Amino acid sequence: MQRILVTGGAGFIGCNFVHFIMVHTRLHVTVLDKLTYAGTIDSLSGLPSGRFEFVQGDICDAALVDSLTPTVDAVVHFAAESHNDNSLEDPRPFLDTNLGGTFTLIEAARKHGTRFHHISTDEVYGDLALEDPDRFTESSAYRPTSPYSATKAGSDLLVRAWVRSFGLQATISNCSNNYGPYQHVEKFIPRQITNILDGVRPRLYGQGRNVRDWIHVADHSSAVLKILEAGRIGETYLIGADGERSNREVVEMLLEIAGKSRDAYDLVHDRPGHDLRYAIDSSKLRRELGWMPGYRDFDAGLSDTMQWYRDNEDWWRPQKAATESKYAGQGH
Ligand code: NAD
Ligand code: TDX
Repeated sequence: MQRILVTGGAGFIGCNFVHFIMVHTRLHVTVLDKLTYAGTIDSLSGLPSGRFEFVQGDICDAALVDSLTPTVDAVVHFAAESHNDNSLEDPRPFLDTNLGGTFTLIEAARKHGTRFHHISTDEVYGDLALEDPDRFTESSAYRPTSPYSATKAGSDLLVRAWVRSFGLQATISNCSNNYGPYQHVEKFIPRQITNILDGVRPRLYGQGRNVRDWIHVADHSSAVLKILEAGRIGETYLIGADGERSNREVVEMLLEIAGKSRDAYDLVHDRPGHDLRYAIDSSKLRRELGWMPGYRDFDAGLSDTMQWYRDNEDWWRPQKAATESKYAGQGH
């Protein structure tokens, strides 16, 4: 494998993956990204021009996708509408990009016989009870609950059907909640970090009891590279780093890191249909491919992430006011 196409490479996880690939492999990367509100070319600055190329475009543009696919050995598909709260306001772009865009990409991959890796989420499995030892595995039932997770579930099922019906050379990974640099300020951790930096109290939905299973984005990247190199075609791999924390615990940790009182947060209007808990059992990936997460200390990871937002205000500041005014309209 020499050349890969990375869709959504100007977004949070995609850009971290591209930076990771530049350091850890000799692959040539073409990024295809529409640059929606969630993507910025600034996240890809400083990459070696000889090994990197950027194409601004839509994954739903069949002619463009069909022209790019035969130029690469594999497609790694990150592009998506990714924010649950947005999907509750306006589901349409989620259907277009997450379903229509994935369909366009797998049609081109099957036509050209191109290896395909589909990036997905643990949210396709719905949620778990709060006090429950259960975790999601590759055989958990699909039970998505939000417009976002329903379209991601649909995109996974399209990929699975294309493997079975057309012999598409595809793998799928479903990862838990990512944190780290370059994450849009609409998402939970960057929103609270940038609020704290602005002297604004963090805002917890409901009672703050919902649990997410956090993984550093660099560990997501290393897992995807492993699957791309050694994953078995047609298989699904769950990616997680045993990082379960309630939202309240995360906010308390962030306040403590910033030297503030641990209870200096507000409880706000809950998200409709708010999933209670996600938790990933990633033993298949660890057993079959020998993958292990590198970031074991969540406190240190959060601290590094807060420092990144302190050091990169130019990157996040342009999005902050518009994001907060959207949240104000939703009662969050
Ligand atoms: P993001 O919203 O930060 O980035 C999405 C990127 O896709 C942006 O650069 C955007 O411009 C681009 N994009 C959107 N629509 C497009 C289109 N029609 N054509 C081309 N480009 C388009 O998202 P993220 O958090 O980096 O998530 C990336 C992927 O990982 C998604 O598939 C998401 O479902 C999945 N995922 C995310 C998480 C998480 O915690 N953020 C966890 C598990 C899985
Ligand atoms: O201000 C907030 N306060 C709050 O309590 C925000 C923005 C969120 N929350 C809560 C809602 C969730 O329980 O924090 C948790 C995390 O929220 P998000 O960052 O919106 O993430 P989530 O809905 O869990 O989905 C994320 O993980 C799975 C990504 O956005 C998805 O793309 C991914 O598939």
